[in-house]
Amino acid sequence: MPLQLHAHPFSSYCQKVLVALYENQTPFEMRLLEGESAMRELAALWPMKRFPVLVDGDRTIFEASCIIEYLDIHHPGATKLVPVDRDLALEVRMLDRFFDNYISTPQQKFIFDRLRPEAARDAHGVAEAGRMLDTAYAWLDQRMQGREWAAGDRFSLADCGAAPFLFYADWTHPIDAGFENVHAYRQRLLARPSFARAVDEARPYRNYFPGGAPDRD
Ligand SMILES: N[C@@H](CCC(=O)N[C@@H](CS)C(=O)NCC(=O)O)C(=O)O
Repeated sequence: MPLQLHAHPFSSYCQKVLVALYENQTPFEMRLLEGESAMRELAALWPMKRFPVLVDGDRTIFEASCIIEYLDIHHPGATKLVPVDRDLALEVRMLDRFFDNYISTPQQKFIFDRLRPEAARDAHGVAEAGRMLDTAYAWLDQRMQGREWAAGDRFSLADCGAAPFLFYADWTHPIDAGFENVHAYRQRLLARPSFARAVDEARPYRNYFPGGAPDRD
């Protein structure tokens, strides 16, 4: 039975896993999360109803980082996404947490707020999220000075998440033009064939972006 990925092409966390699958040309079946029956199937697998979820035979794996770790162990390919060296792997995981907690989480705060009824909006929380993103962009700009990829000198798990999270973060709360290293890194990620493919596959859904997607990228 092929790997099954319950996912949506426009979702950043799904793109994180799609990048890993495309890096290694790993065959899989996409279980597109559109419509009620697809969502019911997801809820039966994972009651939290967060996606992506990977099914491999009788195993169900959730959380994008864990799915990529699982692929790296059980369906490896030419791109080693988690280094064998434990200390380097720690650095990769640390950067993966950075992109998840300090880029994606505050970016999603903006998006969820736009989806709330006007009266339930949280201006204070959104302002805090904006400050967190600005601090994260500044830290990342220094981090990326002289670097090609986020951790070590190879493309890794950390870059799989960085690609969609920086992509959408710049749409949501633009990265200051002065952070040239972050912009250059975002462009490098956009040029990576695995992520370029994920971005292209998500194009038909750009009207889903709350507040409207910018006409670029
Ligand atoms: N911690 C999860 C987060 C996944 C996540 O938030 N996915 C979004 C789509 S990008 C989702 O499930 N949204 C549906 C919802 O919030 O109900 C992971 O790393 O996989």
